Amino acid sequence: MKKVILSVAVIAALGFTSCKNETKKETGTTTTGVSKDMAMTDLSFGVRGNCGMCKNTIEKAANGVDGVASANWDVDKKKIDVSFDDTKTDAMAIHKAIAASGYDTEKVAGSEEAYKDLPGCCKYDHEMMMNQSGEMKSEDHSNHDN
Ligand SMILES: [Cu+2]
Repeated sequence: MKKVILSVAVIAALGFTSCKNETKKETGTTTTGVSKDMAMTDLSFGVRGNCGMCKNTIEKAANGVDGVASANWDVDKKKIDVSFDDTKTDAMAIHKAIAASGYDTEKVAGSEEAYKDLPGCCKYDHEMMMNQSGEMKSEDHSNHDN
């Protein structure tokens, strides 16, 4: 009988302990998650390019920057959406990394050396409009009141 009572007591004790631990853990995780989200900065800017291979090169260049969490280049809009930790990097570092891979951004002209090495289909037109949704909007504005 003693053994049974003892084991019941142990199980009860374990139950209480694990409940307490779970509550603490949950609170801790939530706090960390929120602070991580707050450190992330979302940025989008124009980048010239032609095709899916360009997309790979541009996104690889952006993701290669320490602190960049995600990069998504839109082939139709000639625009990249980047999410990065602004305590680790800044917008210019991302512009420069993409330019070094051979692609023009809104702020930095692409490296000519890298451009020469791009596959034929990727040799984009340097006069191409960037960030096209934005530029179309500004063209519309000239016809309307602004
Ligand atoms: Cu391409």
